[in-house]
Amino acid sequence: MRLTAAQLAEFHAQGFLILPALFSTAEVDVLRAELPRLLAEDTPANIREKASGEARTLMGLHLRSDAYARLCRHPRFVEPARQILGTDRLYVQQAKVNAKVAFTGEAWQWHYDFATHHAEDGVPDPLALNLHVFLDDVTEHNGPLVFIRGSHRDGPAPTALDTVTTSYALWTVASETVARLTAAGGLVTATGVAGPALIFGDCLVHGSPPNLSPWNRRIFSLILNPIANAQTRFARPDYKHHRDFTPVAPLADDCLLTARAGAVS
Ligand SMILES: O=C(O)CCC(=O)C(=O)O
Repeated sequence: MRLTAAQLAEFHAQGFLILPALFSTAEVDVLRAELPRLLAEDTPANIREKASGEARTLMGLHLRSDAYARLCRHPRFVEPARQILGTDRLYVQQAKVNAKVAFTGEAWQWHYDFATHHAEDGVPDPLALNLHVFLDDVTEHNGPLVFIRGSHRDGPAPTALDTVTTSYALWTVASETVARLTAAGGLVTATGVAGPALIFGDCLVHGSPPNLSPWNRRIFSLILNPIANAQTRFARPDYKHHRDFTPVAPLADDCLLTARAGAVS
């Protein structure tokens, strides 16, 4: 799969790209079928909401599920990432599902991913890409991602570590910076029925509100980073930033449809 010149231009101008229906209903069903088992696992890689105790984020999924291992090597993800970054030497930095459970799923504050990658893991440059697939229908009601269009253009904005306002410590962007960037670029809400994909860059400011609705909002997120830009600090657990710098090799296009239910063998 190759992105068109227009898609590449849109990615560089906006900082993100929405790929409608990148994955079929049958493929999303394979991924959804794994979730009850993964949610039930008692592991530190399942991070919980402070207030409700519900799973917020299921991490390290390419090591816990054959289907998610395949998704991380899916050509519809790997080929566009290689094209954008201009290298075939990418590693899986993080592979997770953000569960944003009905009624209790908490917010993701305004942030951009590089702030954490740099401050916590010593990643040198803001090159990593975040690739998402919607596993549920995402609407304006169930806590969709919101992007500040073009907010990557001035490079990394100032951030501060927030360990208080929601359940996952994050390097967040101050309100005045969000207001300034929003005045320049506007906000875009990423919604759609299960199956669309998003690609966004490491300096794009984004966030998402709590899920007050009766509908779950589960989104898979894969971070691919060039091996030449790998982490230089190793303080965080492997599931937050994987240490296997083997280049990701794409599988066949139908790889999800032939996945085995259950763990990686
Ligand atoms: O799942 C969400 O709402 C936020 C995800 C996010 O911020 C990220 O993947 O960097």
